[in-house]
Amino acid sequence: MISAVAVIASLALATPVAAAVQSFGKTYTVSATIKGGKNLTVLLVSGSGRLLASKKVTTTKQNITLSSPATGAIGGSTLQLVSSGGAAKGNYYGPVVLGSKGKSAAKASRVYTRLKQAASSKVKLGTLTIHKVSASGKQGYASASVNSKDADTSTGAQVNASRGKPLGVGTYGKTAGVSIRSYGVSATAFGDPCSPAGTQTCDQSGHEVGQPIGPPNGQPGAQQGAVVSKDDTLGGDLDDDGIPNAFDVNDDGDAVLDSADTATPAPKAAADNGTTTCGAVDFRIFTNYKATQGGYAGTLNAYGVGPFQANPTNIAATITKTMSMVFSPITQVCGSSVKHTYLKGVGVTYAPSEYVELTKTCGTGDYQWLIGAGKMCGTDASGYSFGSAYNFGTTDLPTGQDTFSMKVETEDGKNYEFTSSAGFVFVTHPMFIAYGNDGVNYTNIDYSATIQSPEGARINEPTINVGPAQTLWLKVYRPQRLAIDGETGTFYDLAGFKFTPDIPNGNPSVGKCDALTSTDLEMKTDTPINTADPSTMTLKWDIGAKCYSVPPKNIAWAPGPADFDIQVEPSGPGGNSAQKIRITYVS
Ligand SMILES: [Ca+2]
Ligand SMILES: [Ca+2]
Ligand SMILES: [Ca+2]
Repeated sequence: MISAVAVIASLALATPVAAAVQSFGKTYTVSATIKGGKNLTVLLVSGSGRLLASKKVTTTKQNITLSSPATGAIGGSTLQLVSSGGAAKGNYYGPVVLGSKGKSAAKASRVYTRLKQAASSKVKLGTLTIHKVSASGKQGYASASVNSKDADTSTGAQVNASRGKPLGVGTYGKTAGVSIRSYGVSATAFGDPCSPAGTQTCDQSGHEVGQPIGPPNGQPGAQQGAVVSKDDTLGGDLDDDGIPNAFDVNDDGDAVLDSADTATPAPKAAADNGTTTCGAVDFRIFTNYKATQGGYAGTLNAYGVGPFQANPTNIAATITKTMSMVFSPITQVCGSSVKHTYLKGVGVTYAPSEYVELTKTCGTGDYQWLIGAGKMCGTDASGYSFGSAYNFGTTDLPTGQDTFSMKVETEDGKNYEFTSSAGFVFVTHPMFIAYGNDGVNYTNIDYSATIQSPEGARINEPTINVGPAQTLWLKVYRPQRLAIDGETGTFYDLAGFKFTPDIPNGNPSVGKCDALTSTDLEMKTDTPINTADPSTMTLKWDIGAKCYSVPPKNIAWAPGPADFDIQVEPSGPGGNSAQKIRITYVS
């Protein structure tokens, strides 16, 4: 043992770069024959969420070879099967099961989906057979016919299964169970190869030492380059149900979906650059969906009436017109600045299927894609094309399972790919239905008295008066998402979200008034709508006392009418939906 270390050390001294590249910069190929996987795309995803390779399956029986770039972290990688679009839109066929524990694969309660760090540079998986799981045929998984010798069979890498099927398959990970492990593996884990050797975090033999400290959970502003627990990255599988966090709608497998789960970290991925293991980067995808026209025109809710009642046709039209999908920029990987950024959909019908360069971030600091217009940032001169204009129909609405890949090229000539999905997509807006000044007596909004306008059906907005010391009480329907494959019903009220007045066009503007954020504590888990008895949120807005004439803005509220957004955001990572209402300040 000692002599082996000595040999490595002396090699490192002789040719430090070559030695480092030797231990890190290994490329891998993974080959297999896929049976029954037509219209799926196979992704090779690293244990920390880097997309290492992908291949589209176009025939019912196809040989594929996936070739990775140089990496020191093949250990933990999984093969994921996602939609290639077309007839397979929205399909997610989970992980490839590389082997199982025990004698009978068909009875296994633990399966192996991850490659081991000591995997052969030429992994041969033989025949992979696709198993359909959900009645719709939209979900399933694949398994190898024989246990692969390259599978990681250690306890920490095992996946909970039922009769050989990873537990998360069939519900996009919604229901899972309890984590097998919770030990502190990190993106740059203890014992991982590292460089330069002989530093505070990297011992003389070039292995990580010490327990890296992760950032607090759920902090969207957490610095790029931070070290995070591998379980918390896009490639991690916190609840060991076989569905990596990037595709799991409920990372930790409790009763609360990611969108409502404040304990779910913002999605991160980590990479190594072939010579060094590196910290994590943010890669978030979410949707913005706002009704900002006068007279509530364009506001949709499953509990609405007449033209305000959400249905597939008006949802499709409204998404086409107003939805933006937002991607967080990756500015730096492995200490090198990003020079070029590219984005594509993986089998997403409304997105480019080949990489398109994103030439700049928008004024908001991220990439805001106006999906229907096929433009980034704006439809005016400030924007640029991403894909082409797209008209959504009733059968091809965006889903939370739609998968995207971002590729970045860094100053040091390396390139990296990352992949993820949005998890959920807003299809309706919050809709306020009554208001008052005492929390007892309410005036109802009559959405049935519609008038036609160039913006579509609207109503004459009521004059909502509020004095400086008065509290405005609002009753609001929650926004909804569509049921996902395997759920019953059509619309689900989104539970556990945060409701905040946003005052970008106030009198004067004070922006978002975080002091009045109320979190929905009544509805804890997304719930099928109940049209017989719609549930509402009650918002209590002390605008005069909490948003104006107080720090941090210290701006006086001026009398007169102004526009407010009822903004609804997930408690977990990303996105918002909003309805604009007019409020009149009377002194
Ligand atoms: Ca999972
Ligand atoms: Ca997730
Ligand atoms: Ca959860």
